[in-house]
Amino acid sequence: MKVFLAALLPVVLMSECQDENDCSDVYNSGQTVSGIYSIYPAGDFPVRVYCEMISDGNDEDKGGWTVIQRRMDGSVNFYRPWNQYKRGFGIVENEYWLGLENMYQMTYSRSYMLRVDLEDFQGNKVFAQYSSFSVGPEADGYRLHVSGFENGEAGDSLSFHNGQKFTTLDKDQDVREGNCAKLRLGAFWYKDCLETNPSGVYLWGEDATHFAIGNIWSTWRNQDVGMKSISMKIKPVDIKKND
Ligand SMILES: [Ca+2]
Repeated sequence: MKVFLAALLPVVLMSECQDENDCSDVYNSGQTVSGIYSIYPAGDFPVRVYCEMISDGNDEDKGGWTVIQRRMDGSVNFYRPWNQYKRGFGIVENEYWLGLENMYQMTYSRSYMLRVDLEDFQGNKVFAQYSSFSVGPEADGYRLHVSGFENGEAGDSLSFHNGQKFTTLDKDQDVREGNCAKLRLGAFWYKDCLETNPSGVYLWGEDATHFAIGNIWSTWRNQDVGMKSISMKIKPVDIKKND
């Protein structure tokens, strides 16, 4: 009997945690402080992620945002191959990429919105929000589906990338003759090539030495100005139905 209980207990505890597919589930379970939590985007194994439990004062902004990408201090090298972008990499306390497979697992069965927060080296903060965001399956190149732009003074640098497959230095799926990841030193849903480059080089501000290689958002600052911080975060659009 002792053996049976010891084997059963971890299974029961894990199955409770596995209900939390994203940070909105964490928020709804009563965790309302921003920080690092474990979620189960694919339902089977845990992924450590930064949950931003922000509120701008509007009801629709409350709740748990799952940060899928974050740059803030240049501490992590984002010039990496396909398998790293597929599985995710970085330091969840600082800079990281959640992983394309996790993004696909989260967004294929549930509707999400996306918010991109930007800060420049002068301390100015703006954002862009999209009412619909999803990533397709690997068999379709982890294609980006984004629409419903709402302006938070950042302008729309992402709709240009809607419908594109993901390109890394070792997997060219963009529409340009060359490889945009190699040309612009990042990895993204490049087209021919970009209006934003969140996984580009951390430039520490304005640097025009090499064209558009930085972590830029061109509709707010030009293509030579790297952001101090850029973070992309997603939240289910049906969150209010669960309240
Ligand atoms: Ca190409």
